[in-house]
Amino acid sequence: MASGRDASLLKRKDERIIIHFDYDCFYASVFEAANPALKALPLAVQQKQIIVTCNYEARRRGLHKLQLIKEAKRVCPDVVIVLGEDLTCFRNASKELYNSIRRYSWSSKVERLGFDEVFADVTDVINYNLKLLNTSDLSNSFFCLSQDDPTVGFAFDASKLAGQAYGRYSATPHHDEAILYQRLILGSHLAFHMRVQLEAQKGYTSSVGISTSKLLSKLVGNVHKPHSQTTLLPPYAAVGFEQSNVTTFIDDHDIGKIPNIGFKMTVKLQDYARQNLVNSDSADQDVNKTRRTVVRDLRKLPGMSNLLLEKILGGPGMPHGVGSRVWTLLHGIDDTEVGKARELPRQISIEDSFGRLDTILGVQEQLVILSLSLINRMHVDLTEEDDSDGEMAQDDDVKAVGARKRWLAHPKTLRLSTRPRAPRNADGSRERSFNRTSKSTQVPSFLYDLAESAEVLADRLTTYCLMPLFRQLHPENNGWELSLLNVAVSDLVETSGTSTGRDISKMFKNQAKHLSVWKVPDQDVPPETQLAAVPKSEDTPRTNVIEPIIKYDRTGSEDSIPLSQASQSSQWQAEWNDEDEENDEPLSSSCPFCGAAMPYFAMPAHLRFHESED
Ligand code: TTP
Ligand code: MG
Repeated sequence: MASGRDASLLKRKDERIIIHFDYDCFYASVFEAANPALKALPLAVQQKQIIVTCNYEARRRGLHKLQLIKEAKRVCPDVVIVLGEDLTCFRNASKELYNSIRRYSWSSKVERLGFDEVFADVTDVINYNLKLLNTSDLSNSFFCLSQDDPTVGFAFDASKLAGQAYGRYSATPHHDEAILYQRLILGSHLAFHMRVQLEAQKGYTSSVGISTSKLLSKLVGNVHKPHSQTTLLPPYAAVGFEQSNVTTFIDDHDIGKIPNIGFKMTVKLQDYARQNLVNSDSADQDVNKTRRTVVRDLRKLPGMSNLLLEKILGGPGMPHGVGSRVWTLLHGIDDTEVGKARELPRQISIEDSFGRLDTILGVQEQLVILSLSLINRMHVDLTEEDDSDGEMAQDDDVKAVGARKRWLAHPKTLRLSTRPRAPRNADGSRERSFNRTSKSTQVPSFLYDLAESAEVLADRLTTYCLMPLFRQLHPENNGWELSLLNVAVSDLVETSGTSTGRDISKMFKNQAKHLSVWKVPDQDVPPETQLAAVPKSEDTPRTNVIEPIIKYDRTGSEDSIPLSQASQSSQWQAEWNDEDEENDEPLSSSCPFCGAAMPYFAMPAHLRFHESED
């Protein structure tokens, strides 16, 4: 019998509907999307000496994730191997897909996990549509994707679930269960629609889970993989002696497969379970030492509770309350919120490390390369397609033909950091140094020129801004040796009259346009008559989905997304070392030709440089 406190801990709130997406064979799909001919071939993506992923065709021929290249070539000699060490294309694809998914959540609660998973909290969309359902004619329903335009959406059968299901739905459901079932049906149709759109418009398939929490939606999406979706059916709470579908579902999972129960915790929990399991089938306790330990084993151990878990897991380095958190997870309960969409990063930082970098020419060369990556990242992260049909024709950023993008925000600060190696000791050895030095300046205005090629901008940025900053950090022509260069932009200022503001005006414009169709002056037309005129088919393409207004949430960060190992280490390295920051020269003058900011004393020489260009 659960104690009062235990009962409140395990009280389930099934108010949310959350959809979890996991793109199939993600890295391989990025290459396939760029070149669809690859779909028919066994395709594998290589990082170092392993295949990090491969497409369906390769999997059909026996290849799998995290296989040695040597082994893969032996199993499938005609495998096509592409290099996946530069993560730029995956990052860009991930953002593009995320932006597509984000449009469907009115609350903007859409969160990426790594590059290839997304959680979307669609509770508000589902609750809105629940109210619209005509319970006497569920099979002819229309799913509204916009609160402002009743024509935006798709026709569907609300009497049936879309896709696959896990669990058995009760023949005699009580009221709450029936409502949850109906809401999950709506969630399953929305998920289906989103999957179809992602595939048709972007070329990506995904495996999707639909439930009431991040934990359950993520886990249930794995039940039918790939290219499928699964909804976890009610009951979510025990009914009499009948166990809930959630418990049945969670119980069969290996402890280590439960998100948020990390490796160290898993080992401790497994050890505890194995030591305390009484194997009724076998007197041989060695069987218990090696057998797979699933959630059920642990949950059902005599005396198991949040307090006992706290004792097993608690200790140095473990947060207080870990026992309660794990106890709820073992019951399939997870109240963590889906993070809010974050439109803009706090900073964009690009760096590279070097075995030996000790010449001015070498530095200049590397800075051009880093600048190019930085500019490309700025274009991906800080601009958006300008679909304003001439509305922005006077905007400086989109003057040029072909420049159909506009800035969402302008970074104001440009920073160069270097990591000098410590000088050698008398015996030739050298201390390892992790200290960085850095200098900042204003971002030159030419960098915002979307009509200019990234290559030209990278050259200019290096010559006019980064090399002068470098000279401040290392005034001597030689005698230094660097192990790292980092170039970053920060202090983002959202572009006025764009972003949120423009979205609102766009929204009002669209709203007025669409609502005008429904306005019948001075006539009393019953709503049913009006709705009959609504095209209820998914075949009618709608490009006018009104996007939710994204609030820029500065607490969430793309930087917190767990990335693959390679990119993680560079993210960590990208942490600023602000030690030298106070020593920055006052940069109080901008070049009238190129906009580069620099100290007054440097300006005459800089202007002479422009004269020599002519
Ligand atoms: P996964 O989702 O594990 O794999 P996947 O999307 O390729 O395949 P599945 O259909 O089984 O979901 O990982 C997402 C991407 O992350 C994957 O395409 C490649 C990359 N990755 C790494 O870089 N390192 C790794 O160790 C793994 C497992 C994946
Ligand atoms: Mg995946």
